Amino acid sequence: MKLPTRLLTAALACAALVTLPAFADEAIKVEDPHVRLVPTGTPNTGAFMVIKNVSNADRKVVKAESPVSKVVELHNHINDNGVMRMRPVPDIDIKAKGEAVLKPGSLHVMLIGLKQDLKEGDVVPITLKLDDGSSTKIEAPVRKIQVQAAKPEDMGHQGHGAMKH
Ligand SMILES: [Cu+2]
Repeated sequence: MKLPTRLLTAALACAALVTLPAFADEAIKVEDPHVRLVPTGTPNTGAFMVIKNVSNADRKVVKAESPVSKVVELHNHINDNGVMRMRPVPDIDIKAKGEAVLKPGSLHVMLIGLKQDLKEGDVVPITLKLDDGSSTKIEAPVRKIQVQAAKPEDMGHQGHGAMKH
């Protein structure tokens, strides 16, 4: 009686192992996604993460989507005569086996026109669309982002904060 049960269990375990590698086909892996906690009533915020390209081909993120805001844009910051300004970019390059780091003051996903206030711990679904037509869904928790202690080069960030980023 016991032997057939064990065989069945082994068969199920094998079936489970066979289905797992499907995840390994994903070209993109996203680490530490998070959304900046902003004060109540702030219309916009940013999402940050590390996007790793585990494939052998260069990839681009060409679009980001999220249900929490009216508009979602890919942004970068430029140093405009000492003032950090952000501007939309058409795509974010991720070289084969490389990574793109989205962080405050640099590349980010901009959530414009929040439909509701986001509280700490809320989870924001974001879909990243790639140039090969594939997409990756991520879940980014809302959390406080520590503002660096005052350094001269951070003045631009403070101005940025006043712009209700
Ligand atoms: Cu921005």
